[in-house]
Amino acid sequence: MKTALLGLSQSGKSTIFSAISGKAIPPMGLNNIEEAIVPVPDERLVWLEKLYKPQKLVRATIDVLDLPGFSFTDEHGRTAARRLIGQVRTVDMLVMVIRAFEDPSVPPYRNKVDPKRDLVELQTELLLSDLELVTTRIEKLEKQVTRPTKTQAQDKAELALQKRLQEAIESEKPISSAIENEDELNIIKSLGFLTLKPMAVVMNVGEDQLDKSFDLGQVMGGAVPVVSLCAKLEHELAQLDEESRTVFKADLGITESAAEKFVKICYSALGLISFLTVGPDEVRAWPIRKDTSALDAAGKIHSDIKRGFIRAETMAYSDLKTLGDEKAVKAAGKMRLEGKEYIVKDGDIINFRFNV
Ligand SMILES: Nc1nc2c(ncn2[C@@H]2O[C@H](COP(=O)(O)OP(=O)(O)O)[C@@H](O)[C@H]2O)c(=O)[nH]1
Ligand SMILES: [Mg+2]
Repeated sequence: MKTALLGLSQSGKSTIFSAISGKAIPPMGLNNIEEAIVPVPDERLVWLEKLYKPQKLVRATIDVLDLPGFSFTDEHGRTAARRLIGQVRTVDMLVMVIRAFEDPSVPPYRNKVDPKRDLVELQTELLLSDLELVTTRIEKLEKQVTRPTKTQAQDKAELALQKRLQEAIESEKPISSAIENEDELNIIKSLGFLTLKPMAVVMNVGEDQLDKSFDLGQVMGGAVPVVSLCAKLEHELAQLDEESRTVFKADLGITESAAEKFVKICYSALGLISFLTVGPDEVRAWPIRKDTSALDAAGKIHSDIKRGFIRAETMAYSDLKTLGDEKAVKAAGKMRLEGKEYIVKDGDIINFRFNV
C-alpha cells in the first residue's frame, strides 16, 4: 500500500514524514521524492508475540512518499508542482497535509495561515491535473475511433466515458463521483486519475490546537477522514527514548502516536482492516479490504490456501485476550469454524485449513 504526502511548501510534510518513519527530516528544497516503509503499529501483535513467542513478528507496512512542497504563487512554482503531481499517479491514496499552526518563524503561504483555502488550492490542482489527462486521452481516442481497428467498439465506449469524466471535472467534481460501476472503473483504472484516489487530511496544528476542530467544508465533494496532529511536537517525541516519551505523552495528554493516527486514517480512507495469523513461526497482521470473504483472505496468504480451502478456524483477538489462551477460547465455545463465504472481521485470528 503506497501513499503520498501532498501539501503546500512549509506545511510540515517532511516533519510528519520523519515523525512517522523515524527517518531524518529530508533536507528542504530538494526536488526529489523521499520514500519510507512505515511499519503499521498494532498493539495486538505486541500482545500476541508475548503469548506465542514466534520466531518472527511481521507487521503490515505502508509505503509513504514525501514530496517537495507545492507553491502556486508563480509560474515557476506551478510548473514544478504539476510535474510532481504527475509523479504520484501510481500511489493508492493521497494524504493532504494542511498547515494550521501559527509560528512567526515559519512564513505562511500567501502571508496567512488558512487551512480551508490551502485545501481548496490543492484540490483545484488535482482537478486540473486530471483534466489535462482526460483531455489528452479524449484527443487520442477521437483519432483512434475513426479507424476500423479491432478495438474500435471498445474505444468508442471509452470515449463516451472519458467525455462524461471531463464534464464532471469541468464542474469541479472528482472523477470518483462520476464513476458508476466496476466496469467503468476497470476501463480507466490504469490511467491513475488523482481525484479517483481515496484521500485523507492531516491537519498540522500548533501544540495548543490539538483539541480544535476545523471546518474544511466538503473535501473532494465528500467525507474524507481528517486527523489533527502537531508535527513538530511529534517529531520531538520521536527522538526521545521510549521511557521519556511515555512520560511526555502522558503530560501532554497524547494517547496515540503520529504513526498510529496516520495509519488509522489511511486504513479508514482505504477501507482496510486486518486479520491476524499466529503460531510458533510467525505472528502476522494481514491488511485486507472490509467485506473480504474468508476465501479471498486465504488467497492473500497463498493461492494454494485459497485453492484448497476447507475452512477457517477463527477466534476474535478480543476473546483470546480476555480468556488468556487458545485452550480457554475453545473451552468457552468461542473458536468458530467458518466457511468460504464468511466475511472476515478486523482482529479475527484465523487458521486456514486447506489441502493441496
Ligand atoms: N511551530 C511549528 N512549526 C512546524 C510544525 N511543523 C513543521 N514546522 C516547521 O515548519 C517548517 C517547514 O516544515 P517541513 O516539514 O519542512 O514542511 P514541508 O515543506 O511541508 O516539508 C520547518 O521549519 C518546521 O520546523 C508545527 O507543527 N509547529
Ligand atoms: Mg519537505
